[in-house]
Amino acid sequence: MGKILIGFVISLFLMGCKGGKNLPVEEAILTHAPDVPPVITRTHSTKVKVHLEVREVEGELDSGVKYTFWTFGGKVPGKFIRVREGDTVEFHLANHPTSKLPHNIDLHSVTGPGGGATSSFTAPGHASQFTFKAMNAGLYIYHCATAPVGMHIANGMYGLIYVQPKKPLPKVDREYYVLQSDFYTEGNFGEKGLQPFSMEKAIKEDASYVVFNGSVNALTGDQALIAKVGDTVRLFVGNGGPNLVSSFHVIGEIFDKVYTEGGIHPNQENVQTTLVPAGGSAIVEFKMDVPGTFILVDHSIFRAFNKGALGMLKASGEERKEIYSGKEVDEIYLESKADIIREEMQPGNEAPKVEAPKEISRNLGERLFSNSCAMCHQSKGQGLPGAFPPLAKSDYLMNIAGRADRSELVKIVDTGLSGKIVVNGKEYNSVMTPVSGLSDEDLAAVLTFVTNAWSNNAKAFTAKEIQAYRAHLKK
Ligand code: HEC
Ligand SMILES: [Cu+2]
Repeated sequence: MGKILIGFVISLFLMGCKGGKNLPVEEAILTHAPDVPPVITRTHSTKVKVHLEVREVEGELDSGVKYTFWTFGGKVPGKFIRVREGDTVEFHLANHPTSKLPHNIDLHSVTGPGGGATSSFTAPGHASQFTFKAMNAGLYIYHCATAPVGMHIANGMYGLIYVQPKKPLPKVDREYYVLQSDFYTEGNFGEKGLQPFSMEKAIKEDASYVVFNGSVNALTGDQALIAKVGDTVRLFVGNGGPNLVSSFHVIGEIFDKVYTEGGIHPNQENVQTTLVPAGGSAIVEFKMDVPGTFILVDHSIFRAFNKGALGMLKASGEERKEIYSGKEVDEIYLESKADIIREEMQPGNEAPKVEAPKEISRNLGERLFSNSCAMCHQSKGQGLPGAFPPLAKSDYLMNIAGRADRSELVKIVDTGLSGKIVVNGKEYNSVMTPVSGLSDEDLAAVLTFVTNAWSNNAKAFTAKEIQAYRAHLKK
């Protein structure tokens, strides 16, 4: 990554004098996610100093959701450390004077008791030093191990250290740092304000948030990872936990190679989803063959769409239609879903009651509703908080149903609805895809049903009314 090469080459080469021997000492370059320090090009081992500072800072877990993070380096996840196999690492852990608690560090790359934990126990306003030999190449998690350990980790105290093998992994065009972790707040997902840590939820492993790189939108929109078609991409993936195992997946990509569990051998090719254990890692590589937005998820999928475990990789470049065509055909497969439903209703011998048009509509309408709307708006029209607005007692729906011109409802069903809307005082910002295959009669029935069920009440819709709206909307 050019940006890093230019931005972070502040590596100082000092000539230290220790034990009578002249040992070249190098200051390690540390980076915030999603950046990764540049490849180490030297071909010999040396002494590397790492300076890492613990800070307790208030930040955002989601927009409007504040959290007091305990960090290695000022942000979650902790800074990425890169050293070379065989290096002697002189580790300096500082704890900022504004911290309220002592902290330490357990690096999984350390061979020695506690991975450095006891030697690095540091009170606020102090700094500690210890030294270890990076004997085993690989990608390792580091974390705080001060009691209560779970709480220190849950508050954001983890990061990655990569001990680059003597024979480096093959050169790639882009390397990125992606770390998944879970958070436990008193409030539910999305509840605004400063959220205290919930020990109870943490013990139950009932995560309020599951995120990449420390917050809900750390890897989306303008902050998405970027690449160009033709690039080879390597992701250094970590899982800080404290509890959940990640089923790491990139939608629309196949990992050409996976270095399972952060070891240095690519032990599998063509992998869709790789497990990243809590307190563990994986290295994945793939080539960008087509442009587009590729979504990083924990494929325990409610975490992705309801708890934040979603990131983006945007690839720019020329379309390659021979690899991926885009949508080629969008046509009607069966004339009308309603015809099928109506056929099913026939043998049910009770022909719909003929007296009131509302009754007829309700009978067919109810079937059509359960077939075409209930999977989103739910069986009793009650909706799903945060995802699907209610139709039962919906002020939005009933407002339109009470107008002289009710064409907007036809438009919603025929062409869909997206963007911000407010229903019964709650905001929704989602997408309803068009519902196809409804004849004028069918749509009259389903709209009559939804505007008259669950103590809603409105004038019945007729096929003629729908036909007129449709003719008008076509213009
Ligand atoms: C795939 C899921 C899905 C299906 C199927 C679906 N809707 Fe929706 N509907 C939504 C979403 C999501 C919204 C909110 C869109 C937004 O946020 O802009 C919505 C909004 C609405 C609204 C306006 C808001 C409200 O609650 O009053 C109406 C009316 C509505 N849908 C009616 C229907 C009807 C009738 C059907 C069946 C014929 C249907 N929808 C099928 C997802 C769906
Ligand atoms: Cu700590």
